[in-house]
Amino acid sequence: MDPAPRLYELVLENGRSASPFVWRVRYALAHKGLAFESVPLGLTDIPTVLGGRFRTVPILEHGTTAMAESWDIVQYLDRAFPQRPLFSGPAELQMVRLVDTWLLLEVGRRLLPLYLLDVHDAARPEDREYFRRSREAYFGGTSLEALAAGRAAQLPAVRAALEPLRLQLAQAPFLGGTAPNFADYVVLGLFQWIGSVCTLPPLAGDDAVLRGWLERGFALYDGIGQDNRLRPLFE
Ligand SMILES: N[C@@H](CCC(=O)N[C@@H](CS)C(=O)NCC(=O)O)C(=O)O
Repeated sequence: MDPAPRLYELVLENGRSASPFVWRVRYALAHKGLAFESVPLGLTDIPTVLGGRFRTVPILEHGTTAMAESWDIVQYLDRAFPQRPLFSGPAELQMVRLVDTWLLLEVGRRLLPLYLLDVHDAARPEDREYFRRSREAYFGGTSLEALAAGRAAQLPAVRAALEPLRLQLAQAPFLGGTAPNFADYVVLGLFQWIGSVCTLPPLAGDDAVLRGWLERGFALYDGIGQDNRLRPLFE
């Protein structure tokens, strides 16, 4: 029998796993009740493992199989471990992919520049130079400081972009309905990332719907997302 899957994660200086893409896989493993071995990496470690085959985390290794890309990983998990499926079928998978695309384009892209400096400052010291260089290059040479400058003024647009979530979560405790599904895990992963680094809370103090859902989501699976290293998400 194959050993437990091994999950290569990205960790901050404080040891906390922070990647939103890793977090969705952590939730998926917990949903299926699967134990796993964690391999904590810094950003600059990724090319040094598994023969440099992968450029991003999460990476899942299971027996002789290894893969990156969170969507490939979760579909593999459903094939290799059919118990407690993550998707009831191809239609649900496609709908959750749409949620993921919406989240990335409408929310992630707005949040990313505002919090890159916080990620830099929370990263392992040996990863910071690479992080700054790669992210500033991505933003056309703009410094992380310039990207974060005046960021409080950008938060109303981020909060407005989250309105579809509020409308949906006012009707049911989870995006999956009465129980969480992978759509919840995708969005919870984003907030695990932000909450791991943010020095400015992204959400308004009176956002009761998102507060309730985040509390429920972080409490899942024996408190998978609860951690006293998390920073306040609500002002
Ligand atoms: N599409 C990938 C995205 C993964 C990704 O972007 N991971 C980031 C961490 S959040 C990473 O490993 N970056 C490596 C680097 O920047 O060198 C997935 O879904 O797994």
